[in-house]
Amino acid sequence: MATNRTFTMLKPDSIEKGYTGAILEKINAAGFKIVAMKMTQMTKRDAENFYAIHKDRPFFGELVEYMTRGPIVAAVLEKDNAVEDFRVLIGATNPEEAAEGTIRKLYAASIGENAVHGSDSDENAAIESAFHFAGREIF
Ligand code: IDP
Ligand code: MG
Repeated sequence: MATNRTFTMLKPDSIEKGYTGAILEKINAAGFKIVAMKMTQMTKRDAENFYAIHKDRPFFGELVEYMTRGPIVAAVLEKDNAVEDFRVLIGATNPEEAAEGTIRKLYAASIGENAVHGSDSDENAAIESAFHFAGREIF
């Protein structure tokens, strides 16, 4: 069943470089409503669990190190066709391949440090939102 919500994180590089406001502005301008949002820092265990699907990839250690090195902003976003439209807004995983005007093209440094996360399916959007906002009355 398609839903109208997705989950995002502004990753540590976005916060470090002061891009938080600019990225949230782009998200709002694209028609997404912020349903829940918090700044938090993931523990090693959090990052290992969140990215468990990638645990056998060669970059897993680097990914966990990156995602835990400083605060992130986690948010639940609402819009028609949210998951798909947000993936379009953020652009390809590798910023060198991301379309002009996308968040990763504008703000990401590399395939590893790529500024933002966006859920890849409705099912994962629900899982990832629950991971960061369990117990909140947003579902
Ligand atoms: P996605 O974030 O566009 O969905 P995934 O393939 O799910 O991309 O990878 C999750 C995250 O792992 C990426 O956003 C990026 O931070 C990191 N990553 C992916 N591929 C590489 C790589 O080849 N080298 C280093 N880090 C990577
Ligand atoms: Mg992914």
